[in-house]
Amino acid sequence: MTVEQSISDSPTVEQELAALYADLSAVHLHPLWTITKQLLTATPQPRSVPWLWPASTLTPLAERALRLVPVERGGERRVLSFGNPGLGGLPYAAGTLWGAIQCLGPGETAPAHRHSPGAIRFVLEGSGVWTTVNGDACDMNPGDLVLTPGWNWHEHTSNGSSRMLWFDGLDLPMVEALDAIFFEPYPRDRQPDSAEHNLSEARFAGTGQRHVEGAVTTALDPGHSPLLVYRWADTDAELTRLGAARDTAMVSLEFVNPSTGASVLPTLSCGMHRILPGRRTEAVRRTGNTIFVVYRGSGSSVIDGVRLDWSAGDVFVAPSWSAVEHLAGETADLFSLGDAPVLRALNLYREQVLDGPQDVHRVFAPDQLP
Ligand code: GTQ
Ligand code: FE2
Repeated sequence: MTVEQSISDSPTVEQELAALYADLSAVHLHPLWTITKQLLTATPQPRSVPWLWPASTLTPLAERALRLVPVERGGERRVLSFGNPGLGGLPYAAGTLWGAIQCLGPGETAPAHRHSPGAIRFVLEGSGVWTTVNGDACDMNPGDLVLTPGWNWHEHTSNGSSRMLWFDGLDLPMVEALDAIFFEPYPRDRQPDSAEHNLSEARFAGTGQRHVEGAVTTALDPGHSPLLVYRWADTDAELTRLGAARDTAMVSLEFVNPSTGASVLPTLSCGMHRILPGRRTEAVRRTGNTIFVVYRGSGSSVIDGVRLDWSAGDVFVAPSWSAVEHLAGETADLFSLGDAPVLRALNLYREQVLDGPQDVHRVFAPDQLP
């Protein structure tokens, strides 16, 4: 063998490296040094993007679905889920949150079932509907928040004469990420009718008091709020009281478990925010995703430099660690759903108030690509 031959036969370092990468890949091993930068980012890099679904788009589509699609076993629900365009076709509003618009026609029942993901409902319009949660029929009216905690049987029943529209929020993507999805249909369409409605609410009728008689004590923590309904009249009154007592651009409430002060569900936090006209809130970044539902009024939010203009019935998403500020044109009430309880429990919660208002780079339009 000549000297030339032996040099060309021994592979170069580049060739050896290429062979190493090919061999690693063939046995499903990943060299961290090539992916460190994309894995360990300085700050969260959610795939979801700031996005808004206008009521003017949602309502006509929900009405077409109402006309064309029955609620039946198998499909279970007439629900249009928000798919964040950053998530590549997944039916999730953000990486950790399911958000949807649900529509129930007069006289319909969306059949009883239960699942490990927990859910909340925030009512937008309509009347004559109740959600039965483990036997407790909870009446639903606009502005009310109704909880269906994980693994509780639930169906939605209408005896009204008009359709009802509400916002659904679930921790489904989190439970899926944890590989802990369970689902079970109830043997009948409806749970037994209860003579009385709103039992959980009756137990917490007083301010700072709860009923302790019978089998309805909550000595054993059920892992979620024992109160299943939060009425708009109470929310509105409290926001009004707070607004009168403070001179801030926004007053905020969190709906909590009245026994413990904890979030409404172990995974989900719900809030209501009243923004005063002509005022601008501070720009704040927080870990955790948030879905906002505009209940009343109109205004704008700037999310990471994108301005989203909204009015009643619109739904929009602020991804984790995006800078968020709100400004109202007329007094506005925003319902919010977030995953903060999980971040807090895992010691991952952070927030940062920015120095001043953000520069607006662009005004959001629903037909642009992320
Ligand atoms: O109403 O029970 O948006 O099971 C998604 C899954 C609503 C419901 C959703 C559900 C429901
Ligand atoms: Fe459900």
